[in-house]
Amino acid sequence: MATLFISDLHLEPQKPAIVQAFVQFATEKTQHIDALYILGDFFEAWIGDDFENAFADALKNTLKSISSRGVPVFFMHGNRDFLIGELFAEQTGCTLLPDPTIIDLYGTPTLLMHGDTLCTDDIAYQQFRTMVRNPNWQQELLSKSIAERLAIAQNLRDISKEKTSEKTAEIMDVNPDEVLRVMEQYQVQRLIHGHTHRPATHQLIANGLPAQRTVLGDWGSDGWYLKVSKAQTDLLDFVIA
Ligand code: LP5
Ligand code: MN
Repeated sequence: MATLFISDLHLEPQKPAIVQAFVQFATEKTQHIDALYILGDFFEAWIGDDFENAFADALKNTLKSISSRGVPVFFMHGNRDFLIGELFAEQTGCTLLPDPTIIDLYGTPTLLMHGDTLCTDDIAYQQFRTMVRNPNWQQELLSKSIAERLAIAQNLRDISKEKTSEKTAEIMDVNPDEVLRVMEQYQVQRLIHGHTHRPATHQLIANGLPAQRTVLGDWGSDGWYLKVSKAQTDLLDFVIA
């Protein structure tokens, strides 16, 4: 048995091949597993659980099809789908996880994060994050009409595209000192996160001991997942047509 980790699928109706790849992943790869962890940015954008359409319904049903087989499905927010709430969790059978969360992964305490909070050199983003994660800001946004929220989300995407095109790759990667700081704060030798779209496993020294940071990949021309069992860890990719 194994535990699977995915993140950064950025699912949206405009990318049906990726949606289809996830549906196939759900059917083929989650049959005999201990758990599925979704570490953020499952959706390209989420404007509130009260926004319903055929696309959202289909993906909720796909998640429900996994959880209703008795497979625990855990969902951590990303910077695109931080408005996923308890209604979504109820409808899909997913359990929402705070960022960060420590799990016992076959005997190894493992820290799970989306990864955006590790990018501490991206000061403009961190300020933006503080604003949008404020419950009062979220309440105010959620009280707006769907049409208004769609327009705001589009506006934020446009601003983000412009800003990220002006930032260096280093600024948008994790800060190595922050990685060490959180691994020391939580006393872990293993960290799994997404967000940066730089799939890799990094060996490092944390708490004075060998440690490992695995970065999940985003889904595009390839899909990525991390498969961990008691004996083995594999960061795997597959071609998306
Ligand atoms: O997402 P990505 O990869 O492009 O870039 C991220 C950071 N950007 C973001 C912003 C999201 O893309 C916006 C999408 C939100 C969709 C859901 C919204 C639902 C809420 C609204 C509807 C109810 O996360 C980017 C990082 C990059 O990762 C790498 O880490 O650099 O950060 C930015 O681009 C932020 C800018 O630097 C600062 C933006 C200031 C914007 C202020 C606008 C205020 C307008 C408020 C309107 C209500
Ligand atoms: Mn992200």
